[in-house]
Amino acid sequence: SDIAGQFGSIENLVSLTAGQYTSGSLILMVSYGAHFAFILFFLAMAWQLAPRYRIVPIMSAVVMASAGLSLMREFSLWQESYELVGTMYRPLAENSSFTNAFRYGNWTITVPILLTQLAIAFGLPRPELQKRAARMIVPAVLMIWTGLYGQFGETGDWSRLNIWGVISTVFFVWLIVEVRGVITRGVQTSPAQLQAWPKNIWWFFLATWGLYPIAYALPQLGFTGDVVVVRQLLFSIADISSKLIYGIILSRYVLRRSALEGYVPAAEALETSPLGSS
Ligand code: RET
Repeated sequence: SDIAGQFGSIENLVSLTAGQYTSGSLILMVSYGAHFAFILFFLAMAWQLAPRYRIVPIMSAVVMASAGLSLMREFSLWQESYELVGTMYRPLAENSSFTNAFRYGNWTITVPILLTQLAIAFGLPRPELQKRAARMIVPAVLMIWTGLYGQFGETGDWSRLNIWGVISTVFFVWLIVEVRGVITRGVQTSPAQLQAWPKNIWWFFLATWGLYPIAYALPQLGFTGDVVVVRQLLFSIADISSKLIYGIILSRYVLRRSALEGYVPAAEALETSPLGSS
């Protein structure tokens, strides 16, 4: 077919109903709105923590800003990519306008931060922290770039999509092994009361990061408006859980860890001290 061999995104190949078009706008808008709003949450969170853990929510704030900007760009791209013809939203420029490739570019920034954040939250000592972070970042970046290259096959070059998808999955499995190692260290370094946290984070990591390859493979179900919208929805659920909810979980973990390690936030220390006003 004409489609095979052309590079682009399936978004540029199918007309959408008003409902599908609006759903896509809504999904992207809610995603970037959530990311931007939580910048403030994470910055406020940093004040509550022992100094060594403050960087954990600050890294989440950086991820929120970076992903928020990228998703805002996807939103405007979505809005620029269709025109209303009769009752349908028709893609304007076949195979060139909308692209999910910006997402992959953005992951190159956010994914190394998310992984390093985990090792910092678990309080790994400096030389080990750097070594383990590097060992996670290498397969992660290779996973993203091979996937970025492969996703251009989604408009019908299934061998490109699947071969690079498999290669990317090999790097994902390597990454999973490295993350498992960090989780095991997390169990060892956690205070007794918090030892369930790294194990739960592990399952959360697998469930949320595992959504991305599903979204990658989805165009093979067909070029329909429903597939387009469901895929944007999957990407959004994955984004909000792997960055935003993950950030909240890590922040709460280091908040508890700070307290168990004897840290008292400044404002609270003042309230309870004999020198304080109350
Ligand atoms: C790709 C290509 C197909 C195979 C696999 C993939 C995995 C992607 C993942 C992405 C995670 C992204 C995150 C972004 C946060 O900002 C590249 C889709 C396995 C796991 C967490």
